[in-house]
Amino acid sequence: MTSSGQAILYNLMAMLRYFTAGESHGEALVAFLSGLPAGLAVDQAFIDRELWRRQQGYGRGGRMKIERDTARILSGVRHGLTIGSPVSLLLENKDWENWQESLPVEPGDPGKHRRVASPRPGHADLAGALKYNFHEARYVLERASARESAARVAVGALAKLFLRPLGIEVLSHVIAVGGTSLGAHASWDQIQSLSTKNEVLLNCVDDAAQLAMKDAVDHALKTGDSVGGIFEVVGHGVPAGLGTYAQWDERLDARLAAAVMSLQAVKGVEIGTGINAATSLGSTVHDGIGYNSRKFTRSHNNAGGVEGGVSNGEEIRVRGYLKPISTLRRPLQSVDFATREPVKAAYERSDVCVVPAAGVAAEAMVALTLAGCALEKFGGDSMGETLRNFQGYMEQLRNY
Ligand code: EPS
Repeated sequence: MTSSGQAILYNLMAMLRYFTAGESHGEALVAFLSGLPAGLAVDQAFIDRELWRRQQGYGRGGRMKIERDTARILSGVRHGLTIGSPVSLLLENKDWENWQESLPVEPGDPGKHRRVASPRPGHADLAGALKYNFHEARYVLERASARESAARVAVGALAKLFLRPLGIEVLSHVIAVGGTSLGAHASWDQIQSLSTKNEVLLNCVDDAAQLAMKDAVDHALKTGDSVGGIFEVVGHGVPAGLGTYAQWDERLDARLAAAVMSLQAVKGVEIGTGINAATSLGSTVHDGIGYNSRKFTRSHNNAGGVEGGVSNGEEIRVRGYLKPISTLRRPLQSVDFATREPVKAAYERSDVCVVPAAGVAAEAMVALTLAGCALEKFGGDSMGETLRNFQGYMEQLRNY
């Protein structure tokens, strides 16, 4: 079976399934989420706040001044509660009014199409055009664009609402932007207090590090360049026992890695301190085990809360490494799709830094992954049933 065949099969078997559709400058993004139990209270303000959080951060382009994302729930929720049926959501693209003539569903006027004549190195432009046999990159970037992550944040917000009564929360913070980084551990309390702010700069827990990150963005802005960085997603309150080593594709770390890697511009994923661990001694890496007040304790959490593909009761810590945005105001060398002559890569309005936003999108992916694992473990067609099963398991852990 091909790897995409395997992925499709997995998605069909999974208890929590989701899809998105929509182009960056089309009329709307759409998302479907199937598998949530009935009786989950849906908090519209929370979903919209999550969407707002994804739109923040220093270094975003002009597009974020146009959009004010909100998710309109079309199905699966009645009288404020899920009903066990698929949830569908619609997020309008406000920018659509500027694109109706250049990107119509119907044939339209070809003279008004906005072609992307030369592919941007690092973007999906060339690979996508070759694959789908397009001779310019408009349709490629429309779907490859990180705009799509807004739809994932909307379904991720529902996953977060599902996880809340299980005592599980998921948030993120920024560890590095360009060459500048936070040199210290960020505690859950620090990350949580960041998430309540109504002004977001670079979503870093340390003010001095955040200002250095801002300088890195300013430098890229001034020089027509772009920056990437590192975010960290934290899953707080995750009990031991989600995921399993029994099959390769059921391992929690594998599922988290795939979920985070699937986000636009992510080129690396790290669980815990996995990257440093590769060049360190075992005696310094592994988290010593103790036992205190009828609980297992750990000397640290280098494993990022996952051992053997199973959550171990510590915080889940997943880092995403973002390449710099591939649209540069000072464009890189490329080739014209039509003439094959050397030209500069196309430039369209873009962001210069999206690390905080990518962190919020990754929270959604982690929340969806944990919610999927929790549903596989606890099952339940109604929240009452799921919570009963969950509490039975938690009692088993307490009496272990
Ligand atoms: C993106 C380019 C920019 C970003 C966009 C992702 O959009 P535009 O081309 O319309 O200026 O702002 O991100 C979003 C719209 C979003 O909601 O995050 C790209 O090419 O990937």
